[in-house]
Amino acid sequence: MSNCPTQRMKIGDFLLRRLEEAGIRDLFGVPGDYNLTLLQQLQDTGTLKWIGTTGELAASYAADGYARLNGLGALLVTNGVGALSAINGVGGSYSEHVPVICICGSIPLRSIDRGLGMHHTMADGTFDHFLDAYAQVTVAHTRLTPRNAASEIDRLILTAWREKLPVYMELPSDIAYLDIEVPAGPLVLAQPPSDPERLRSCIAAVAGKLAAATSPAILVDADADRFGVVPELMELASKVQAPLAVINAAKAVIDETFPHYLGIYGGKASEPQVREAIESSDCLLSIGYRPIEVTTGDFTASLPVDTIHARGHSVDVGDDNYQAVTLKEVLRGVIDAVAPARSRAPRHAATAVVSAHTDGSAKLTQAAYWQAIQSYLRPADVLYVDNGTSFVLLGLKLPPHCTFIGSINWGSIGYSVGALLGALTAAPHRRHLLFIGDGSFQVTAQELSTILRHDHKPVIFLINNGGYTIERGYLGKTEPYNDVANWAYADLPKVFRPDSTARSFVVKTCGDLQDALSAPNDTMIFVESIMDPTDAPAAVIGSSNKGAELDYGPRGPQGRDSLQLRPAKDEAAQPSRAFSPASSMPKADKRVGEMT
Ligand SMILES: Cc1ncc(C[n+]2csc(CCOP(=O)(O)OP(=O)(O)O)c2C)c(N)n1
Ligand SMILES: [Mg+2]
Repeated sequence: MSNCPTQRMKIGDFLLRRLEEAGIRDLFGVPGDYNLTLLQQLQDTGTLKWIGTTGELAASYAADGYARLNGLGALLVTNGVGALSAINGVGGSYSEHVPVICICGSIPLRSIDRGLGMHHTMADGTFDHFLDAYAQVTVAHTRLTPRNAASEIDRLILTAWREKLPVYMELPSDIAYLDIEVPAGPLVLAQPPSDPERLRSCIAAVAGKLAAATSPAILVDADADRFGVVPELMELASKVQAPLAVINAAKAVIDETFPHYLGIYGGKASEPQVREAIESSDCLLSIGYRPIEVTTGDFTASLPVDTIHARGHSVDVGDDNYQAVTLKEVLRGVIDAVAPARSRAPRHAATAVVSAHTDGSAKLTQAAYWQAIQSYLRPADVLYVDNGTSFVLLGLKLPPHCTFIGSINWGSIGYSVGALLGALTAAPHRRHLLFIGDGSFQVTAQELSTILRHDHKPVIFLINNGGYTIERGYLGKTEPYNDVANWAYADLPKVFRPDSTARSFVVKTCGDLQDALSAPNDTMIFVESIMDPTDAPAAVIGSSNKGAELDYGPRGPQGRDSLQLRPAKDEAAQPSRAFSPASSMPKADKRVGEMT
């Protein structure tokens, strides 16, 4: 900073300026006495727009959803009570690799200097509990002081952006209005350039392996999206004619209508042609692969031993590990270095699900529901899925340019409602469709109020099945611990906004669902679908049953009579494809042609 031009600025104003320069236009959170100084500065400077949420947990989910579409997101909480309410969501951002800046208006430095006990603390004369807690769920954390603020604000914002991980900073309430010297120039978000020799060698190694391969393939995890390399991956796949698969945590990261897109890979939960292409590839390039049980068909995924593992800032090729390289530069170099492949054997492509004839007066089932949803999807929709039977959405075939927002690794119920608020704020002109169960919805339902307050127009598909159906497949098929209170869900838009124009539907039959799906998207649409607590797609139940084996072991109670929801006999015989609706839907009366 020494040779750069500087200027004097208040610490809070500088922080807001840096957030704005980093592309953040909205700040989520809840006011509290310790953060009101920064909030007043936000108000006076007009830098960011304040989106007050009903609680900090939802604010952390909103900042995450916002960051997924915007590249960075931020929330503001108050000391202790606010920070700990948000920590689940920030932990989720870490698990899902989402760059979120959590700012905590914290107790004044004067209290720390003088050892004054304050509210929202443990009242034990110490002040680092929450900083220490956040050290576990962030890539960088700091308490700002007048000495470190200029450099620490930049370090944390840049680190979040470069690593695609959350950070936490405490802004003591008595320093926001203090003048310090800060850089006059804007913050530049850029990855550090690669080491030239490492980059050259890495590109040569990857390109060499691809050139020698007869069946190259690419396997994509969510980091491909976070590090912004999807265009490069599609260009590379086209140039070397390589099929591209994603794991379910990266649903829709690759446009599902892209000719080289193969489908979702998850070991034996994959379609056979996807499994074959990935597991028998003689040059598999994986991008940010982070396998866990629910993304690998319970650890049945098996990548070739010499898979090239590329991550945001390093690459493994054979015995070599390349450091100081950035993913984008590596992929660009590889694209330039490889010769275009002429042609390879045509790939098998996924078969689209087609609608079976349904009787309008028939009681709505999960099978009929997901078939109808499949035909409701439109290009460029933003789709959200929460935990539960709504996971079936992972098996639907998405039109071009759709975005999928889920939390497959972290899996905290209620995430999607907060994420919906955040992503609606980042991209208000796209159509947003939320798929959620009653149990998940009850965690963050009140955030519907913020969504309505800002005139957003999402479509909310809520399955009311009386409780935690996906859990019934683990344990407690009919136990009361898996039941939830029955709410008048479809009435909630009116409760949360009395002048709401939202269109609400309570759907009991296939015909009711068709009525709801024909409603125009000029206002919020809330579709509450009543379904049986034991109606669940075979793939979801199968996955829960297997999860119980893993979680509870051979001495667990899951084998006891009727303690576990099981797939119907005829469905159990079918191969279990992870969350594929095909395995639980009625037989289609015709198959549509192969789609590439
Ligand atoms: C914060 C949190 N608490 C508990 C869980 C455990 N859990 C996972 S799914 C689920 C139930 C989801 O039920 P619902 O949303 O109604 O979906 P359904 O399967 O009934 O469609 C629960 C409680 C969790 N994932 N996250
Ligand atoms: Mg439910």
